[in-house]
Amino acid sequence: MRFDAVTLFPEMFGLVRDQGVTGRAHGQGIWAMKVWNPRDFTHDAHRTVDDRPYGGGPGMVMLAAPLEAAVDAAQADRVAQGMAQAPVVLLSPTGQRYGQREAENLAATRQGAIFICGRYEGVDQRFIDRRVTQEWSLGDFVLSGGEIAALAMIDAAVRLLPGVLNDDASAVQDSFNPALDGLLDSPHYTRPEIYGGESVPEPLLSGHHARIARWRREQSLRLTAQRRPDLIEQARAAGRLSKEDERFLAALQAQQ
Ligand code: 4HQ
Repeated sequence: MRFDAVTLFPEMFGLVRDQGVTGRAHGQGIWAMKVWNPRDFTHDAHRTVDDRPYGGGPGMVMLAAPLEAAVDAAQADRVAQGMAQAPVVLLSPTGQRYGQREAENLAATRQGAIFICGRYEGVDQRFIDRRVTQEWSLGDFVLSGGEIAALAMIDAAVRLLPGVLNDDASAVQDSFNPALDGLLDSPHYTRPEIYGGESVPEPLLSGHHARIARWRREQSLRLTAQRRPDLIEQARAAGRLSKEDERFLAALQAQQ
């Protein structure tokens, strides 16, 4: 799997490329990353990448030409490596919301993507019309650039690739993973058994796998009902809640 990023701040991509589980997987050749600085695709002495918006208004707009040249270089490099061209994804708060489903789709395609990380007020619309195939958003907030959004999306996809996590089960246990039926993950505990006067919940010490599984399921249901009732509704509508789950939720309701 290969990712490309078109960015004025290529050093930012070292965070995911070189650190932690994604860094180790990169070192093992499970995935690759190439960065392309639009400044390297300018032709003027000042290496200009932005200019004032037509029609006025605050801030600057990224020039179409250096972005387009950077994307074309990334695509040509892929083709030279015997790969197909990749989708060109613009990070934008007006894009399609990225979630676990999108991370799974991205990890499953194996062709990766070319991420366009804008700065300033945005990028010239004609570049979007000519080269961008998808627009994705990390969430309903405004970042100062697309880099952190792209890094989050790459991280979420790479950790789903086979061989990236130490423990094959740990991706399965995450909140939002289908294995948890779209419920939030239950709390985790490790040594010592008593910390700050608080003991580890008894079921986790019992060694009874069925009891542990039931306790975790109930914690997931309790937390999800409390913080994300929308996810309970979704799981119910998809038929992912058992009779036992429904009995537990009804008992919770009665307690409130
Ligand atoms: N941006 N999800 C880049 C975002 C954003 C988001 C604002 C994109 C600034 C220049 N990107 N522009 N939310 O807030 O992806």
